[in-house]
Amino acid sequence: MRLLSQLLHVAVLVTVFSLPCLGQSVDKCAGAPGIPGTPGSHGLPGRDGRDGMKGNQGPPGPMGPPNGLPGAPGRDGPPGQVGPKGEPGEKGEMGLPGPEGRSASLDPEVQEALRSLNQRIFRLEGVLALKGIINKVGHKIFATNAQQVNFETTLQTCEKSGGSMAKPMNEEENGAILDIVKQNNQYAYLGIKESPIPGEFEYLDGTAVNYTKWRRYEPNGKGAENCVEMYTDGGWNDKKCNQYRLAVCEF
Ligand code: MAN
Ligand code: CA
Repeated sequence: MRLLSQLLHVAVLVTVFSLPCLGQSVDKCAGAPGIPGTPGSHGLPGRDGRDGMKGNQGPPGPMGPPNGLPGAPGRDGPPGQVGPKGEPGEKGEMGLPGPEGRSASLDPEVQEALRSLNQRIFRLEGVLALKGIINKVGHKIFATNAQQVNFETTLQTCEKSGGSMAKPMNEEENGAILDIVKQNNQYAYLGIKESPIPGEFEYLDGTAVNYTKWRRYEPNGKGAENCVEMYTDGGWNDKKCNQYRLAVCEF
């Protein structure tokens, strides 16, 4: 076998080295080319290349096992709408008393306000008196609405107005009511009634009557005439309470 191999080797070599010169001139076929050398050993590894571009974000990972720990709480949501107004709370305790103020009688501002109010009221009363709307006597003011009504209605009308039925307590007051009676030419009930003792009279609050102006032979009703009227001469008469009389009040 070895011999056969050597022979084949030689034959190949003869063929290879003899072929280029076939049909060529002798000067161009000076020598046979040499046998290629063995390949060199590998060089050292090259330097690292530059970093590549950042890749896209990867897909989300698979869901964890069902028994995994809960995640951290999320952030607070936006505030909700304002709720309805609550019930009022209980009343608080009374506060401490404030610092002591100046007595109103020493306060010049209060004094000036009072003086101004007094003056304005005085002027208004003057206008009302001038027009015959009121009749002023001392601290009392008498007035009528010019209506003729029974005793009960007169009482209610006066009290609803913040006053009471006219009750003369002296000659001057009697004269002031008389002025109104004469102006209207109508008798008027007075704020006087018969007491539980027939023939005796008292004010509507039950207090005793000291000033009287009974006409001659009056009072004569004795339990049958429980109210009192003023005639157009200023004299008094005890009278039934269901008559229509001029409503005169005092304030
Ligand atoms: C009528 C009534 C009485 C009154 C007499 C006076 O009878 O008004 O109240 O006393 O007149 O004559
Ligand atoms: Ca009478």
